[in-house]
Amino acid sequence: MKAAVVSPRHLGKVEIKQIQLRALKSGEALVDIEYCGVCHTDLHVLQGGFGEVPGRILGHEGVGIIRAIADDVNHLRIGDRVSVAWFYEGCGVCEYCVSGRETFCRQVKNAGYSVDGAMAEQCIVKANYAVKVPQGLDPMVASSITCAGVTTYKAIKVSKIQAGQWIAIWGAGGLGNLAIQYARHVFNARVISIDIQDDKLELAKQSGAEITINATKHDVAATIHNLTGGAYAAVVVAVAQSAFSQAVNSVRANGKVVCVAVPKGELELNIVKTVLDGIEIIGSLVGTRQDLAEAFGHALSGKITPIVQARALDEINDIFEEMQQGTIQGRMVIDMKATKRSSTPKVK
Ligand code: 8ID
Ligand code: ZN
Repeated sequence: MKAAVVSPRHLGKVEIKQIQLRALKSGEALVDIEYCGVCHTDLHVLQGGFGEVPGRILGHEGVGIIRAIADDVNHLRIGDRVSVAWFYEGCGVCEYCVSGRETFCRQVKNAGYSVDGAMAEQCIVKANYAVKVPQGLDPMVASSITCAGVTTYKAIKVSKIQAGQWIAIWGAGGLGNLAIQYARHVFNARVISIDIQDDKLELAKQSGAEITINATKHDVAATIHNLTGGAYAAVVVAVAQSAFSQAVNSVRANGKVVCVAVPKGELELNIVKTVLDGIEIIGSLVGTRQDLAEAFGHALSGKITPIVQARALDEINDIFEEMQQGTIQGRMVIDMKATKRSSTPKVK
């Protein structure tokens, strides 16, 4: 089967390779991948941001149909549609796994990073960790929820924002536009969107942002304080170090700053403001299986509409180039059936 593999020869490039998958082991299922979204985390992995992983199959926004299951798997059937998420497997017994914090399991495996992922025609999953995609949810839309959706849904949960309160969201890309939609349409918050590109901010308005700020043209913290008195919470999904300190400076006393993006570098913050205003800084990592099921549910109900465009697997290096140039609107999703050039982009 064809797969997008981290090149062992050229750092930062993907090779499309033919791979022979091994036989299924106990507790596993084989999935025919239909769609896999391309997340900025894939680019970090490709560039060795979390340590180099040559030969690894990328992809953690996968959705597909179960083709085969191990004999001891009872709760999934051949033909079921499931997701392949970054949270691929936890140990199941540690303090994190048994207390609703399974993504922080110290033995965790992550699809497309520590184990092979879903940017391939087929993927082996752990049946107990493959969250079912609800019937009626478009699989291409579901792919975007599998990382971008659940991560932002969870981050907004973590922010503890209340209905009617202002939440400021840095970044209006693949994660950002969904963060805005979850904040506005699920949590009923009022949204301020900050980006460095006007086309992203236009999309942010359509997604539900009331205030949009271009960080290259305005003093973000001053603008937010003038217009709202300070945000109650901030969520940072912008791949930029500067966004984190802006977020700290933009929240009101007792505000929460939820850190989601993972650019290289240190988190710089104003210590005096952090202490005197009692600011909370919290990291948030994807979401649990239950979070993902809830995130799917909100998409199924029509509250959340990911902006997705279908591409072919062979275009993967072009997609990463576009991601670095910042020219992508929403999410690029690999359609495993599409072939290069013959595919007309399908936009939803
Ligand atoms: O579980 C997690 N914590 C998790 C899950 C998934 C993704 C974390 N992430 C991380 C990714 O690894 C990445 O670091 O979230 C970050 C955003 O991922 P993405 O949304 O998939 O990236 P994108 O589609 O390229 O969007 C990035 C946006 O940031 C804006 C860009 O214009 C774009 O809209 N941006 C940049 I670059 N610099 C900015 C700045 N200084 C900025 N927006 C505001 N201020
Ligand atoms: Zn991701």
